[in-house]
Order: sequence, then C-alpha cells, then structure tokens
Amino acid sequence: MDKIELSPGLLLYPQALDRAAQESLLAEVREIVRAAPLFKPKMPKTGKEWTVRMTNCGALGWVSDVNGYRYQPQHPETQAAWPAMPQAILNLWQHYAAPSADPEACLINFYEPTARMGLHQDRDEGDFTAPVVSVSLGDTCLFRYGGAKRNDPTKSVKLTSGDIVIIGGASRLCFHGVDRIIGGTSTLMPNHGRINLTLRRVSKAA
Ligand code: MD3
Ligand code: FE
Repeated sequence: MDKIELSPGLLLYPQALDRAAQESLLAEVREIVRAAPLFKPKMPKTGKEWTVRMTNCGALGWVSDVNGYRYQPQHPETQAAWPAMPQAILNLWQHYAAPSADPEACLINFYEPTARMGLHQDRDEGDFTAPVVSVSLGDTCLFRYGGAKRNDPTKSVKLTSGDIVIIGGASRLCFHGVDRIIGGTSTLMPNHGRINLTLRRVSKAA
C-alpha cells in the first residue's frame, strides 16, 4: 500500500514489511535481546517501573532511571556496549530517512498485552531535523498522537505488524503514546505482545 500522511511530516507506510521481512527482523531482535537483555526502565524521580520493557542496539541506547532520561553507550544493567545495529535496520533508515545521517540508536520496546505508554514527546535527541523511524511487529496497538502541545487535540490510529511510521518535519515533536495493545491480533510471535523499534539520530550530524 502507498503511504498515508497522518499529519504534516507524519507518514504511515502500512505493511511496509512483508511477513518474511518481519520474521527476519524478529530474528535479529531476538539476537540483540540475547546480548542485551530487556530491562525495565524506571520513571525519573519516582523510580516507578514502566510497563514496557526495553533494550537497544547501535552506538547509543535510550535509558530511563531515577536520574532521568538519556542516551548512553552501555546497557544499564550489564554495562556492556550495545550490540551493533544490524544492516537490515540501517537499510530501513536509509530507505525511509534519507538523506539524514545514519542513526546512532535503535530503541526496542517490548509490550506485553497489558503494557502501555503514556502521552509524551521524543525530545532527548540533539538533532530534531532527522526523523524518528518506527517499525511495528506483532500485535496491533491503538496509538494516540496529537500536536506539539500536550493539550492539542489527539487522533487514534491502529499500528499493525509490518507498519512503518516516519515522524519528521512539523510532527517531529508531536505528543504520542500507546493506549493499548490488542492482544492476540498477530501470529508473528508465539507468546503475543508487540515490539516496536525506533531508529534515531541522537547527535547533530557533522
Ligand atoms: C505513530 N514508542 O519509544 S513509535 C518511544 O510504539 C515511543 O513503541 C512508541 O513513542 C511505540 O518513544 C511509538 C514512534 C511514533 C511516534 C509518533 C507517532 C509513532 C507514531 C505518531 C503517530 C503515529
Ligand atoms: Fe515516543
């Protein structure tokens, strides 16, 4: 299917990845998780655990703990460097985010069917000229997005396995969140749940 412009700069490519591409990306993700186990981020200040588990690949990974949100080169629990970004992930970036400089971080979110993510902006990156590229795998989710202000009106969209969303331009700083996972809607993963990969440029390109 062709792309859908959800709002200026916010592009949805439904079923950008076919089943075979989803399976091979899932295999890459499983290998990353073996080297860099999923961790439960904690909210800054309160230390309350998120319902989403995370890991990363690439030079930098996004982490959240009582000290705040940040990108760092090591896993917060093993202290090991993050696994390298697989070529297949770099290829997606080069296809969808050209001509932006290569991504430094790929955040991998794991949602059990009961997990959710509150409305927020992605603003921990030093370069907002590059888009965020999002890849969804597994169960469908009900996604909410609004404008650059928290109180702007919001819309909902379902994201299904194989969908790619480009968050760029005028939408780069839009508020967004995951209202809920619709458990059991995909056969990609035996134990259900949803995986989302977000590819990000963190520092300003030279
Ligand atoms: C789609 N992750 O990690 S992907 C995050 O599905 C994060 O795991 C979400 O927000 C996830 O920071 C979203 C990126 C995204 C951002 C804005 C959107 C997807 C969007 C706006 C409309 C539709
Ligand atoms: Fe986000």
